[in-house]
Order: sequence, then C-alpha cells, then structure tokens
Amino acid sequence: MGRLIVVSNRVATPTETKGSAGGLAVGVFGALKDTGGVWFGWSGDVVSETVANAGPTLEQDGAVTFATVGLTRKDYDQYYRGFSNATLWPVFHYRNDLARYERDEYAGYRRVNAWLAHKLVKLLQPDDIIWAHDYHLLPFAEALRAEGVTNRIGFFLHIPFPSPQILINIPPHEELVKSLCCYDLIGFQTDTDQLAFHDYIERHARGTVKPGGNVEAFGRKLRTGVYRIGVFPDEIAEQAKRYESRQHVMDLKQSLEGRKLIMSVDRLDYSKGLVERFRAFEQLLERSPEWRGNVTLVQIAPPTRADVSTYQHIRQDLEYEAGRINGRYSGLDYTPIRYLNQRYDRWKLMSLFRESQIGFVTPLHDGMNLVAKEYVAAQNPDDPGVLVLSMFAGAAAELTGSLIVNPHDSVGMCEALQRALSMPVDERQRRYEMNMAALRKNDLGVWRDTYLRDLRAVPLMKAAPNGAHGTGAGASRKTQDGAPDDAPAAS
Ligand code: GDG
Repeated sequence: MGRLIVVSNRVATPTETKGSAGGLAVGVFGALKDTGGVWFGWSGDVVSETVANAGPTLEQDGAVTFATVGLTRKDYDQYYRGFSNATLWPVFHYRNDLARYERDEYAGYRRVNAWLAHKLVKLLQPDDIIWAHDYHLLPFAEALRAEGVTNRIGFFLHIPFPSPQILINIPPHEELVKSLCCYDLIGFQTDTDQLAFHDYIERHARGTVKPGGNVEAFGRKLRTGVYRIGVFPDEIAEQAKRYESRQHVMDLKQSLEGRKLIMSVDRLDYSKGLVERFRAFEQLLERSPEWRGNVTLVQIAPPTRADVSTYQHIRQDLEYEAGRINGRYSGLDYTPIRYLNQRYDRWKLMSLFRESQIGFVTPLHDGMNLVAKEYVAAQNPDDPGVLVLSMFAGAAAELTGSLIVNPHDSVGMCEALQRALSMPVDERQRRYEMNMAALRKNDLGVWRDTYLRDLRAVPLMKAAPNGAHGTGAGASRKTQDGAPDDAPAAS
C-alpha cells in the first residue's frame, strides 16, 4: 500500500500526535503510522522570504515525516488572515455580513496554494495518496495537477459547505469550485453539505451528479461522499474518569458549593453562538428565580485568530455580555457566568465535562462540533449529564439523545436548560446510551478509514504524455501563476 501524505494548513507537532492534545491529530497520525508518510503544511511561524524558501523543515518520527514551511508576512496576511479567515470562513458559516473580499488577498491565497504544492512535489513518490484538509486548500489539487502530479488526491471539508445562494457572494466562486473539482474525492461532514455542493454543480456549473455521489463538472470526474468525523469515545471516557479526582476538579466542586454546573468550551469564534448562549442563560435566571444562585455557567473560550478584526469584536461583545449578566444576577458569594478566556489542558476539559450536569453546545453553524461528542463521551454512565445541542451543528444528526435547540431562540434554549436541570436519572441514562452508541458506531477511526478506503478506490489518473507520473518528475517547475522556482510569487 502506498504512503499517505496529509496536507493541512497547520501541522500538528509530533508531541500533539501522542495523545496529549487528542482529537484529530491523534486520529490522522494513526493512519500515517500505518502506511508511513508525510504530514505537510504551515509550521505556524511567520518568517523571512529566505527562510520560507529554504523549507520545508523535516522532522522524523518513525515512519512519519513532519514537513513544515514558514509563511512570509505577506503570505500570512493574504492567504491566512485574509482570504481564508476573512472571506471563506465567514461565508461558509453563513455570515456574509462579516465577510470581505479583496482581490489581492484572493491572489495571495492562490499563490500560496501553488507555492505549497510546488514544495510538496519534491517529497512525493509515485504511489502516494494525498489527503488535503479544509478550506485553506480548496485550489491545492489544481496546483498539484499543474505540477504534473497524477496521484490520487482527496479533500475533506471540516466546515459547512454553504448553499449556492450564499456561496455566489464570493466573486470568484466559480473558479474556486472548478479548482475543487480537481480533487478525486471530496468528503463532507453532513448530507446537507454534500447536497449544497451538488446543488451548486447542477445549477451553477452546468455539471451532473450521478448516484453514489459521482460528479462530472468542468471536464473532470470526481466522487463526493459524507464522512462524519468522530472521536475515540472510550479513550475520552477513560481519561475523564482517571482525572475526576484531581485538584482542579476538587477546587471547582468546592467553589460551586453544591450548585449545578453548565459547561461550554469553544474556540472564541462568532460561529459558535456564544453571545446567544449567554442570553439564553440569562433567560433562565430571569424566568426561573429558583435557579438564581443555584446554577453556574462555565464558558471556556480560548482566543483564536485574534488579529482578524471580527474576532476582536466578538471578544468585546462577549466581555460586555458576561459583565452585564453578572452585574445583574451576581451575589456577594455567587457569579452566574465564569468566562475564561484561556486554553486548558485536554484532560482537564474532559474531567470538567464529567463533573457538569449540562453540556451547552449551541453554534450558529458548525461542520460537526467535536466538543459535543467529547462531552457525551466524558460522562459518568451512572449519573450522566445532558447535552443541549444546536440543530446547526453537524453532530445534531447523530446525537439524537440530546436536547436539540435553535440557537436563535433564547426562550427555547432556556426551556431546554430547565428541562435538563430537572431531568430524572433514568431519562438521562437513556439519552446518554443513545448518544454513546452513535459515537461508538462512527468513531474517529471509522471516519478516517472509510475516507481513505474510498480514496484508494478512485481510478488513477492517466500519466501525462510528457512522462509526469505522480512524482512531479518532468512537470513544470513553475508555480501556477508563473513565479520562478521556490519563490512565494510577488512577495
Ligand atoms: C473544525 C470545525 C469540526 C477547545 N478548547 C480547548 C480545546 N478545544 C478542543 C476541543 C475540540 C476542538 O478543540 C474543537 O473542535 P470543534 O469541532 O468543536 O470546533 P473547530 O475548532 O471549529 O473545528 C468543526 C472540526 O473542525 C473537526 O472536523 O467538528 O465543525 O469548525 O477537540 O476539545 N482543547 C484544549 N484546550 C482548550 O482550551 N486542549
């Protein structure tokens, strides 16, 4: 079996793949170890042009090579901070109102994709399969094809794929989807995302969609499929139990003085519905005086993308809302919302989930939402908490034992909290078992292995007439926009 080449905007460090960080990094690393391979992408560093061009930096861990490159300031601003996170991320999360479009950022996005492809080509072998991840890399396969690469190339989109009416707000939408069609297999989180893509293909690209997710468009044939990302539930359960008596849990318990605990954990992002969540919690305190002083919401929200202006605004909004609600309902010995703007160790999060009576996960739009799955997995089967989950999280389709809410309906969310706070243990157990069965049936290993099985089954492209055969040998040594060897063009 050929090697696996994973490409993602950020590459996990070898330590992160050892379980301390958990989640996706561990799952993907498992597949890399099986076949040997390369994990390629951005190191997270902004560097000089000379250093960027000198990359990639290689780090070996058994049969797996971690290959990383730095980005120049201009590349970072245009590709990452600009088009990826100020255009694609908001539009794909249905927030056109927060999106901007700048031609030079889009050009930078394509330029960096071409440059990354050019860097990767030198590491490829003929029978490698390539698996690219997420919205930063929509044109990556096209850039590899331009380098003469004929290997199988797959793509998985971790975030929602928007309906065509939303997507067409991005001026070069057609060029983007055309580029995307250079992949051999596109994986989506949910049926809704796949349908939205098919809808675009049929209505805007004059392409065809055949049974089994087979698509013909822009002169290419490709496959699409739904692969719901999961977690390893039994490992999380074991970790949550192992750390349940640690000092941080004891400290929290003591400070709660018998109050019920609602837990929320999200990257600080406007797609996660944090302001709406705080207001729903306020509704609870307003409508149910018996809960005032008797329930605490702990919101952990580590900042991300802090140099993108929309993220600065959400941070300000949240600080204002938390302050306002706490000002209204705090007592000398009671603070209703504990808002923690920092990152915690994974094992701490899992044990805090286990300690809480409610997991409150209410994104406005979310590809899947792994926190929802982690919350369920971390529960004590004898006395499980209740998951209150947004209907707009991909996870809602699987976690049917949750209380499903609309995050725009603060009274509806408040009612779900009331119900969860007084739910009898037998109902909580029944709901927990339903959710756990779904998690076990479709864990992270199933997601990964099913995707890779399907990618390996895609018919191989014919080699180009000039003899290029998957290593890029014989292929053009120019990046897509004509920049010379190794140069981050126009930088
Ligand atoms: C994207 C899509 C999709 C959070 N805070 C801390 C921390 N986390 C961990 C969580 C969880 C992960 O980060 C977040 O995953 P989510 O799925 O909830 O959300 P995104 O980051 O937006 O992920 C999403 C996902 O990709 C996978 O395909 O589900 O829809 O948006 O694992 O536990 N981890 C630690 N400290 C924190 O403070 N250690």
